[in-house]
Amino acid sequence: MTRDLRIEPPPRVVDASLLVAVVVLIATGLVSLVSGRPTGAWVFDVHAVAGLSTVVLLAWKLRRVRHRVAPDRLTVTRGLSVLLAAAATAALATGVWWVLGGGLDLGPWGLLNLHIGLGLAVPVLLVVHLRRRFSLPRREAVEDRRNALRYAALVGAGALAWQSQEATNRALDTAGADRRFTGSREDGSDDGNRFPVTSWVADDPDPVDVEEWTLDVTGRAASERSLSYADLTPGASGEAPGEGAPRSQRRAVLDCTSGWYSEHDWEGVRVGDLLALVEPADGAAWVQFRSVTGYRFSLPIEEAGDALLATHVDGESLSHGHGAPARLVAPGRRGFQWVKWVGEVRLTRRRELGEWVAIFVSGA
Ligand SMILES: Nc1nc2c(c(=O)[nH]1)N[C@H]1C(S)=C(S)[C@@H](COP(=O)(O)O)O[C@H]1N2
Ligand SMILES: [Mo]
Repeated sequence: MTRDLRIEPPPRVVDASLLVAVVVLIATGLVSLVSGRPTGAWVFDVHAVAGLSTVVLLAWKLRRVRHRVAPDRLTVTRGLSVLLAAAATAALATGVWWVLGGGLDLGPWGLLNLHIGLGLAVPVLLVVHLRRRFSLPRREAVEDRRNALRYAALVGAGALAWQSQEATNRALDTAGADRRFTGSREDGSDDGNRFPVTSWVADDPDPVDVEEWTLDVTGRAASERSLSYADLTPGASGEAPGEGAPRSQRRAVLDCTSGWYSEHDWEGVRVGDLLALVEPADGAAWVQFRSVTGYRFSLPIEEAGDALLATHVDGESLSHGHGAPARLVAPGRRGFQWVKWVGEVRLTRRRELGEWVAIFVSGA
């Protein structure tokens, strides 16, 4: 083949493209973890197409450099490069494997968690790799008009491969066939408490005693309120409604970033009705849901009003593992934001940034 017809760009252009691809993959990968609404589906599509195009880029790169890896020529720099190649290859492979219905049992973790872990390792190793080896492509190489065609072909092939995944899954009848746009697979919908219990890292409290438990509505409001379980479930405990807030129902999908989703009829108290009891002050812009474990997450006040503090799922009282006495049901948000064992609802002016840390370390 003559150079003119080759799809493969010059080496440094391939390298620069890989860098761009990693940036795109990390950005879309991270954003995908907080995307739970269909309007955000494009983030997953971009991630997939970029990943599939990267398979080709990486193959070119590895074919070019493989001769450098010989036992007698191994240096620390090369060792790190080999590690980077392995992590990048494994990140791509686990992503494809997940889409095609693969699974792995790694204790509390699964294949998708492994994919995320490998993906996050790539930029770390890449920074070290680039510090030692980075060189910009020559200007003529970048400005070469053929590059535009090459990229169109590359991304087009990635998009085609992504397009065909549904047909491939159906033809092979894999577990990947029934995925949500987030990539999650269905588990235990409409069957009460019989869906996976997922606690993040170390959150594993003792069962909460409903006789002692209170739900405190605090913060920037005209007054504060402390509600008992009976206040939240007047019908269930035979008391007349009126003291607490009215009961509400909502159908919503719990979609965990570890790769499963479950759709249920949740029942409890609308957060908007709860907030009405304390009359939020003018400056209140966020509502923070705080678990008895220290785990916490905030929603903008308008969105929070429409969320539910659920005590029941499909007509059953929530089990301890699912967050009894009350857990947040935040439609359109990913599972890790659905705080379990909520003990306090706090009105704040600003979002607390520490909650992003608490999500990883609470319970430890
Ligand atoms: N307090 C607390 N809430 C939590 C978690 C946690 O570890 N602690 N895990 C979150 C995650 S990652 C998910 S996916 C859902 C899982 O809810 P489930 O265990 O009822 O399925 O709860 C969320 N709420
Ligand atoms: Mo999760």
